[in-house]
Amino acid sequence: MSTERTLVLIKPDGVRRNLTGAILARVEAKGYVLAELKKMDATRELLEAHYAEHVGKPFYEPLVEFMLSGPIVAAVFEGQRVIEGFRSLAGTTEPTTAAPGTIRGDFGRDWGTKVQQNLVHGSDSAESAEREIGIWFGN
Ligand code: DAT
Ligand code: MG
Repeated sequence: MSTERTLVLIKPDGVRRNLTGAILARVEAKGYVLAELKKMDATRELLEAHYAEHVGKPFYEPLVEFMLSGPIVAAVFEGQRVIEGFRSLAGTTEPTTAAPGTIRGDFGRDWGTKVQQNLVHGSDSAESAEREIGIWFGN
């Protein structure tokens, strides 16, 4: 299998809690290679493109509000099967029940807000990865 790229976002909760370094360190320690990195504020337009599959769902608007609540760190990681590998490191969507040992399982929990503040985003397929890298970093 050839080398893949994936988009990783440290969401505003991760940045606010000073977990950026701890999260990136786990991905690097796994052996994936950091290719791009920047800290930035999202915009509504950018998030609408990024979360196109979720537009109209009940959690979409609170999700966008959360993603606009502070800076985000965007990264591209490279490696064989990095798309699947990062999602495995991240853990399942709900941080309360994500497995211990995962980023969401170790650092996240339900904070009583509407949106699950689950620290990270990782692309879910090769097609999503290329689309999302284009959105956050340009082509
Ligand atoms: P993932 O981030 O694990 O790929 P997803 O793509 O299904 O999950 O959803 C994108 C984000 O939206 C997710 O990280 C948190 C939020 N979310 C998903 N399902 C939700 C729900 N049922 N209620 C509230 N927020 C939700
Ligand atoms: Mg997803």
